[in-house]
Amino acid sequence: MENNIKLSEVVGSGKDGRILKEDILNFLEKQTGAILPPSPKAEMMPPPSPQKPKDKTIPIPVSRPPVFTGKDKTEPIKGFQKAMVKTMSAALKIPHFGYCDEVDLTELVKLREELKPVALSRGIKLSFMPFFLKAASLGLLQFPILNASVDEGCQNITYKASHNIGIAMDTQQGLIVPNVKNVQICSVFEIATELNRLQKLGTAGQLSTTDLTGGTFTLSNIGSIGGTYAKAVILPPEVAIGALGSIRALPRFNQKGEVYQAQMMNVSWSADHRIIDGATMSRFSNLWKSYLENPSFMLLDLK
Ligand code: CAO
Repeated sequence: MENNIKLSEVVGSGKDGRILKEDILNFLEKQTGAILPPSPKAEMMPPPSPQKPKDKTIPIPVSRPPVFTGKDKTEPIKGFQKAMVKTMSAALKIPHFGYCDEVDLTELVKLREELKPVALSRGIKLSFMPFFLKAASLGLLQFPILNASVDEGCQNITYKASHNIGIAMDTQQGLIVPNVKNVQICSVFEIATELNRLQKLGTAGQLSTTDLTGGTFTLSNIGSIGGTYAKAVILPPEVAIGALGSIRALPRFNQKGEVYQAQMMNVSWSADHRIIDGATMSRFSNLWKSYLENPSFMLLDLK
């Protein structure tokens, strides 16, 4: 009925010539030329066995595939999607420079495990992001050109005093980038508290204009969803952005040449190559990495 199909025209392949859902889909395919998804049976993976712990690396299709209608759908681009069209079109006028590295988060993973319950006892969820933001801010203090903006014609650079670090956030309404203000004067716990607030409001679609504007540098933790590498696009008028991949247990060598299980994460920086050269990006990244690989170093420089 949905597709105005006359059942008399459909050949049934079921018992006694009964018309099955597949017959309808095949009929529709012939009519529209659309490519049908493989049968759900072939696509589904076996459910995890009760004895085996859930393996985070194997994606399991938890929700059923939507019903195939066979009809094309056109809808207007609006809301956050429309904003994305504008900012990303402007972004691609910037000559991007890319720089990637891997970071060993073994120590940080241990430290977060220790601090997580403490933060939770104060009602705050402590993820890795507050550490990534704080390390970035400590790096920006030494490389202020990465926390800057350029004017339209790229005639002047403004070095921003505040480190208002944006976080790419995946929400029901789409991609938004609220920012944590003045990370340079916040403790890791204060950043976590602010991040919790932004996440809560982001989920509810209630972020204020203040939360969504005034960013000076951005981190995009796509790794919380998945993926090893990502190439981030600068959010103008900012001049640099970092994309973080998933943290994975991988074999690495320690200083004695012994193999150990390391918690590795890839980072990909994109910078405005009109004003930032590769060496600057690399030095910043090295510093950011050293704070995260040796979280106790951060203590030395915390205010
Ligand atoms: N690798 C592995 N696990 C990660 C991870 C990573 N890179 N980042 C976060 N996690 C873990 C967290 O530690 C947390 O685990 P616990 O329950 O053990 O604490 C879990 O994943 C969920 O974290 P979270 O998403 O609630 O919190 P977060 O602070 O790490 O991230 C936010 C917040 C807003 C960055 C994230 O929710 C999000 O939206 N990510 C997507 C960003 C995105 O879409 N980027 C692309 C932009 S370009 O289109």
